[in-house]
Amino acid sequence: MTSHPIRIRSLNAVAVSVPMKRPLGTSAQTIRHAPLLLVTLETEGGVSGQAYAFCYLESVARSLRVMVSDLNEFLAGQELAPIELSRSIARYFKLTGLYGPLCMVASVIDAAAWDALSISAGLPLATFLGGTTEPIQAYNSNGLGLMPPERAADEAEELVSTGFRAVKMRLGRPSFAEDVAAVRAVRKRLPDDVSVMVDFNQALSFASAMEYCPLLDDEGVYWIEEPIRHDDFTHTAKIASSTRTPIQLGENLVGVAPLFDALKADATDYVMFDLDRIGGVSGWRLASGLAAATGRQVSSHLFPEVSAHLLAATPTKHWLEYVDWANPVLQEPLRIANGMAILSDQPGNGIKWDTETVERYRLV
Ligand code: SMN
Ligand code: MG
Repeated sequence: MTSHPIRIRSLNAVAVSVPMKRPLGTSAQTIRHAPLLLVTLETEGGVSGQAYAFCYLESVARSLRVMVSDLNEFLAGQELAPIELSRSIARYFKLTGLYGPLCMVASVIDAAAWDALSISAGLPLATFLGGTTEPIQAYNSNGLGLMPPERAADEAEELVSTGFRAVKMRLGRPSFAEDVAAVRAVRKRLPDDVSVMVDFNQALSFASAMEYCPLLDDEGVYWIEEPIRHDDFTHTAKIASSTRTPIQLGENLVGVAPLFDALKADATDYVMFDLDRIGGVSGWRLASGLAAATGRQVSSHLFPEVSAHLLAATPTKHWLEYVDWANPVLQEPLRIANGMAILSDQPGNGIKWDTETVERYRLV
């Protein structure tokens, strides 16, 4: 039997801004709309792969659309081989450097390429990568931004009302006393066996983190995420060793090299990968090897649709971060039942655009 290489025919991207049901107030910024870049990679055989980037700002989504259209010229005709494509894209961006939004472009194209490949193989992405389609435990991350304690408790109750067994709240209010009041209100309202993760989004100084993080040890918190600048591994390691509650970081790691540095520095107890910063599906696979070698449990950041498949194929899988922000533009949003993500047994990653809503939310 001969097999012919699958080749890329075209790459296409649409920028949209999708209203979110609950605004997300973090210590850095409040997000009310999800600016997404929807990428479609078509092969010469007519199979198409889909993936999206979460762009944080509408201006970033718009600029990345232009970039994908330029990359279309460069990648059309190339073989659908993600490792080779990564090499080509790295060469294309050699002089700019492959950081920030450029890394998002490279990663989302990689994710679309793996979607097309697994569809061509007739397998769900999880199975194609060697995992099963067993349900994946998820925490509800759709809200619980910086808000007063009683409102946070009300929202936490709503977030678990559909069967979730874990939620994440944002911290980093003007005073730590306000953060503790919010954690206590949420903790008091939720059953003891529901986990509460907290996320500072890098709000603290090293000195405050050394003071505050150990104080969270008796507040029933499951993990403390990004207490200080995400790339200050030396100081995060000191915080981790003076705090009993596990430290979590990783959403800001661009590519696998900084993950290696964080692990060498013993900066964190748990790690989380962001599909569009870690290097797409290809980057995630490399990163999950490092996590397995160092015994770190792996959670995901955003992109629950693709991340659920990736966690299924991650030896040390931990938690899926569930956000529903892309749901309005998807034909079949990721299903959640009793706090577990249910992978579809259709080939690929399960993403298909709802063309009508894409038009409604399209950015020009
Ligand atoms: C986050 C997610 C999306 C936008 C801003 C912040 C957050 C998380 O750090 O971990 O969910
Ligand atoms: Mg975070």
